[in-house]
Amino acid sequence: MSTIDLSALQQQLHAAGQDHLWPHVDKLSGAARAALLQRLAALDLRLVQELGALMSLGAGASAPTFEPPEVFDLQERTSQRAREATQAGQELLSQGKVGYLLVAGGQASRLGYEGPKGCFPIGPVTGRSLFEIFARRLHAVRKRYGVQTPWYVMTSEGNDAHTRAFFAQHHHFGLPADEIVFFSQAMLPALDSQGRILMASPTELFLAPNGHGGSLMALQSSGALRAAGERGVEVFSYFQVDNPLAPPADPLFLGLHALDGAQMSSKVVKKRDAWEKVGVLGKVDGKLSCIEYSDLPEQLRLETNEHGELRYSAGNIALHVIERAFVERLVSGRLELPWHIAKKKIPTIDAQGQPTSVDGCKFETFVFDALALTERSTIVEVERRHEFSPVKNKDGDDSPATTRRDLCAMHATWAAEAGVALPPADPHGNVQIEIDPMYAESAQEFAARGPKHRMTHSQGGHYYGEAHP
Ligand code: UD2
Repeated sequence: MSTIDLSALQQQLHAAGQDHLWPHVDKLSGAARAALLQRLAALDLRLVQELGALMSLGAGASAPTFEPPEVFDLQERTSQRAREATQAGQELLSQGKVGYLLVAGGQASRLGYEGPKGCFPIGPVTGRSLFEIFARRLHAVRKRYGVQTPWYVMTSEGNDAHTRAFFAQHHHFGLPADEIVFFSQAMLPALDSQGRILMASPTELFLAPNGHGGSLMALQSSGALRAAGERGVEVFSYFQVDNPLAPPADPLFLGLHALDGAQMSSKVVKKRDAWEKVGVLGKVDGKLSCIEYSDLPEQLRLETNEHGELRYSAGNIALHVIERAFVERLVSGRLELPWHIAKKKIPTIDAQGQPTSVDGCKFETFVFDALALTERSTIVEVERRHEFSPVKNKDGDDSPATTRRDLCAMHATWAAEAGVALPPADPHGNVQIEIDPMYAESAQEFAARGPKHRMTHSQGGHYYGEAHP
């Protein structure tokens, strides 16, 4: 721990309008005092002041214009361009130019799961964790293309140690440990309505991860970005920990991005309905953006086109291809992603140190805001049932039950197409079947391998895989 110049720190806090913090320091002694001082010394007070100022600004008066984006849609998948792109993507993959970027720094508060979301057991038959399913997808990539699959896993302070321990406990799921790079995103304090930093307890500041946009800066500050360049990674395949259907190495997507000379590209699905909680890609005042579900005005949500379909339907499923050089360009100066302010009740302490809660704000940047900084960007429509079923909530939509249902439904289709007998449906009408990504990743692959390695699980579900789970 470095020595801290106390009077300089006190002066800096004063200048930043954060005098109220000092009495909390003065109540402490020993290690707790030293730890709080370290925290305070590490704060970017200039940024905190800027964020405080943002809170007092209202939304801009001018109403922006929205336009749907251009999308490479499902019908184009059989085109000559799709064939060329698939080939280009396969080349990128087999040359080992793809790095895999997983964002897993969120707090999983809606799921109400203690521990990192990636540890959540989601495999419908095997109970495999989200992390293990992704690891097995990367194994499949290694095998198919004969390459290494450097995996950049972003954590945050609250789940970093637990995440690393989980990987270590599972022997990195058989992947070489030195190909998995953990890095942690930065944390930011929550502020009260006067822009004052809130305490979480008498000894700690209230800190929260700075949003998935923080992945870009954290790649750089951790050294992972430079190391990725040194090992020949040219593009990052970006995916979120909550979606076990995410295919991390899609040649068509990678290839379309490459042929278009794009800096950052995105996959979308057609929104289920006007109210689905996904962001929508579109052009805001001519610039590509993702409009958050909470920010899309009702009139635009409901607007339909001449075919009676939702006009703003390009649902962002948070699968991106991002050029390494683009990340380098963005982080070479001050990263100019806009701040999103979430107004929340923040649990804190009062001046007497007693627990209370106040109206406050948390601050995040979003990775998709980098789309506005691209010169070129490709948007590819994919089928929801193949690529998107996130685990967000404890129950209802986007919950473990719906994700397991969707995994089973996809695998049941593959099995049925291959003429393989399915297990009987459970009382909810779901057929319990799970296919290991190392065994087959598509209906065609499954058909080619056939039902050779079936195991019937104790609960009657069917599992097809290389090894017994
Ligand atoms: C996100 C998108 C939404 C849509 C949807 C698709 C945002 C703000 N909205 O909704 O437009 O694309 O996902 O699933 O992203 N994460 C971090 N660090 C953070 C915050 C989040 O790593 O500081 C990760 C988190 O672990 C998760 C992902 O980012 O994997 C998405 O975060 P979320 O669950 O807060 O986003 P959500 O569901 O509001």
